[in-house]
Amino acid sequence: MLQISSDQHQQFCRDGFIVVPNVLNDEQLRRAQAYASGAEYDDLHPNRKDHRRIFEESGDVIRDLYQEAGIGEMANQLLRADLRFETPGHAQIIRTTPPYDGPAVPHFDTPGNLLPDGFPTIFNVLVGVWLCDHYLPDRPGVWVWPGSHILFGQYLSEHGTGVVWELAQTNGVRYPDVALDEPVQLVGTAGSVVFAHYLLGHASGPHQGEAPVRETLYFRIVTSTIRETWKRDLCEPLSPYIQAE
Ligand SMILES: O=C(O)CCC(=O)C(=O)O
Repeated sequence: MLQISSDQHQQFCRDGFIVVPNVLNDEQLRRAQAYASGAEYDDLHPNRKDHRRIFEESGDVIRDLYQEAGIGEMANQLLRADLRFETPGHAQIIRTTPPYDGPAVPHFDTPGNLLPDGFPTIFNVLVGVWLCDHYLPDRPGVWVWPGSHILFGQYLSEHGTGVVWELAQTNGVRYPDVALDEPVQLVGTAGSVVFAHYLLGHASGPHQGEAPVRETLYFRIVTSTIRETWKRDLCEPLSPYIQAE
């Protein structure tokens, strides 16, 4: 199993994301690419498509990949010792083809409605598995705003967690008005995995030039206690994680 180093752990807490290279081996990468190329997609935009998969109860091709590659075990290394991430029940693939000018404004992923037990369908970590190289200048990955998860958490502790639903209704910038640093674009090789905090501001990057499709397989993972701790998880964004020394 790949180990998350203390530098990576500190970066996750400070910046809100890490990119771990070489998580998928060649065979796992080929399997994921073959699945992605045969999957059915909905249009999000003329050059941007979305595939959603709810996992089979047993023997699911994508859940098996998640487990075999040790993705959940890596994510667990970020958590406090008393917490674990649940194995996800669904996944998404975003496929972008050039030319695509991704919006360079941040968003967080829209929460769904409150469930009957009062739990909103938020999650803790966005896990993105890169199915192709993400290299500048033609094919970088997403934009991220380092440290924005902390600022968003402070904003929620001051204004209340209801803000996440208010922001979800807006059509423009789906992010609170906080003083963000400059964004960075994530780069790396196919088979890398990005772990991003739920509150991290991010945006799909532009995709230009000769590069073929850009495909990322996304999992949205939750801790086993999120139903009880979601308000704290939002207002104290580092509470589920081992605090960097
Ligand atoms: O992969 C991408 O292009 C961006 C995905 C994204 O913004 C999201 O999943 O919320």
